[in-house]
Amino acid sequence: MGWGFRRLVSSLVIVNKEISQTSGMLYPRESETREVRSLDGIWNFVKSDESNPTQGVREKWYKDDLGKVRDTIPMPVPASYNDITTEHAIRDHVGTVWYDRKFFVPRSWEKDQRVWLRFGSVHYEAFVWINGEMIIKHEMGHLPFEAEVTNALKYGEENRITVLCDNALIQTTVPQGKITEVAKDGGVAIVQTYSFDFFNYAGIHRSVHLYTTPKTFIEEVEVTTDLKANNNVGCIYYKAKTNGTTSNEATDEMYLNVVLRNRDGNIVAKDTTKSDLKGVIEISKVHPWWPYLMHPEPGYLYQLEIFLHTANNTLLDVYRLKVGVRTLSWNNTSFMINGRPVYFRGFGRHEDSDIRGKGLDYALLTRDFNLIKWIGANSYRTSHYPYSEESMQFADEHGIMIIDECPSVDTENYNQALLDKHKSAMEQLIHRDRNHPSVVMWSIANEPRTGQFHADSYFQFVANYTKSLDSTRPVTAAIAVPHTDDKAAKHLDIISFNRYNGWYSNAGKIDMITQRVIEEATAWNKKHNKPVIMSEYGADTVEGLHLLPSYVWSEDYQTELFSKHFKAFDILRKQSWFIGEFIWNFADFKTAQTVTRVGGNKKGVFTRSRQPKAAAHLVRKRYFALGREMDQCNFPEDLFTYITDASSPRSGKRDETDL
Ligand code: BDP
Repeated sequence: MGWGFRRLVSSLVIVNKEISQTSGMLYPRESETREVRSLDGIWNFVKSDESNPTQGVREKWYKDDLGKVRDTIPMPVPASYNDITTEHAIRDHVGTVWYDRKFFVPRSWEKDQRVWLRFGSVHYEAFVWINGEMIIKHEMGHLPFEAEVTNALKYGEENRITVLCDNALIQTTVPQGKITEVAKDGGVAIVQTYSFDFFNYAGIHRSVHLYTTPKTFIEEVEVTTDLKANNNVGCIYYKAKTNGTTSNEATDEMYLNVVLRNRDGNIVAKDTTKSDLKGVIEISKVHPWWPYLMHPEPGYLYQLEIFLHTANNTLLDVYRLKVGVRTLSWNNTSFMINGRPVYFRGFGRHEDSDIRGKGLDYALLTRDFNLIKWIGANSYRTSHYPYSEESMQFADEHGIMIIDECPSVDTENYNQALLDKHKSAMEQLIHRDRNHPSVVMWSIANEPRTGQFHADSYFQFVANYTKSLDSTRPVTAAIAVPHTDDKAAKHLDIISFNRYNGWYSNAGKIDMITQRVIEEATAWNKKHNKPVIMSEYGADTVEGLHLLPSYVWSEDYQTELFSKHFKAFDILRKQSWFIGEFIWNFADFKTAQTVTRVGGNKKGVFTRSRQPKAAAHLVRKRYFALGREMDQCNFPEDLFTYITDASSPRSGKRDETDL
């Protein structure tokens, strides 16, 4: 714990070790047998002295109210703590901070059930105490963790929860960073550096829940799906795991009753298992899960209701899970959903916004999905870490395909401890997201230094481990090392590459883009004979800056740079192996302070407050045109701006010739 405790472990030989597996962690949902309470709200907060990050642990601050040992300030949960106050010292803090709050649990929760405490995510490392008792420790931001707290709680009385959160990134954390001591006026500063550009927001980023389960309960559910008979018949393969035994029933005699409801709530299928707690449900006239604009009814979800019974038919537990029925397949030249080729048109994104940083915010989430649909995108990559579970649910509902990325960014200095944590990140991510129909690909890293010697075996281990956990989805990574130096792409199913033609190379040279994009994509394909995606391209753009002829940082330049890429993509699309284009970035986002960023990274098509830049209208026309060309989607009424009746001879008719 604390950067002082996490030492750099470097080794010359990296081996493939066993990784501990996640258990439980179903998203907390109320049911006939379960209650859920939120601990979100205002907590008390105090930061440690940067030069003494473990003081609070040594002095046992968790044994009493934080307010008794230090002056606390109010801090919202969920939110990053960085931008809430007006102080440099909190925004730029390195090391540990403390949170606590009081809460009650009802007396009724004391009997015949278990109580669980679940965090959606704390960045980067968390230690949790209840009433002074250590409950759980978790390392890795952006991923949930939970623990049973049945015996730690006082029922019908006040309880205290204390959280220690450490944001320090070192060479063995995922992602990596470095901590140094630098002289400052009147002393020494602890300085955190990292090579990625997004701000290292920290704190309790997602919701905190208490929830109950029966003593014997459904601990895990896993579903996979299939389609048969020309997509007319769907299959849901499900299996559940239970935890606990009833006093008079042996575990192996429990069974499940499973009911499947359609979108209207009508029962369409039922099944009963044996004590193996698994089975398959067949759905005739199935509604497959389709991506947005690929079908008139995208994001179709069924509800799987799972009833756990004892052998003598006593109902023990009920859990409900949304299920989308779809197939994925891929080969050397294409990626298909439900047997139809997919062309990805989307974005790299960030969980980022003013004030709340990386904190979950339903208003922002809803606005973002409205914008994604407005612009006609069908996908995004969760660059560069797992996004909230709530956002994954939105993606399922709206039919937005997700390339689901783990928190490994700019991976370098390969070492054993890093590999173990990287594999654990993939394991936790797959465990969390495996049931989401929206997740169509795993991304194991962004811009790893894959030219380095150890990169070959390192990424072989990570990619093979990922495939061993889930063989139903392809594995990719966003690579920026030139194909001539890269040692990792051969271990991937689909190759994604990031490149900033016209920006980081040949800035301002609008005529040095199209051919270079075509050549690089073709070279990746030639070398590996695999489908290729351009996973990042873009230009920083200051909203409101217009310059003619176009000039770097202007809205005009972003628009022209996109257009030059579109031309390359259209030539590449004729080769079926080029399967997607992802703009960097959906919206402007905050970065660490550097002289190359004015108020953050400005490559957004939308501003940080989620308003369109000029290029957004161009992207919208392209993304809908692609949807029309490939999947015959309808155009929105307001896609075209009336200019003159000469430009629309067949008045009222809107088709691709209007573009
Ligand atoms: C790419 C990184 C991305 C950065 C982007 C940029 O993958 O995280 O934000 O560069 O500099 O290399 O805008």
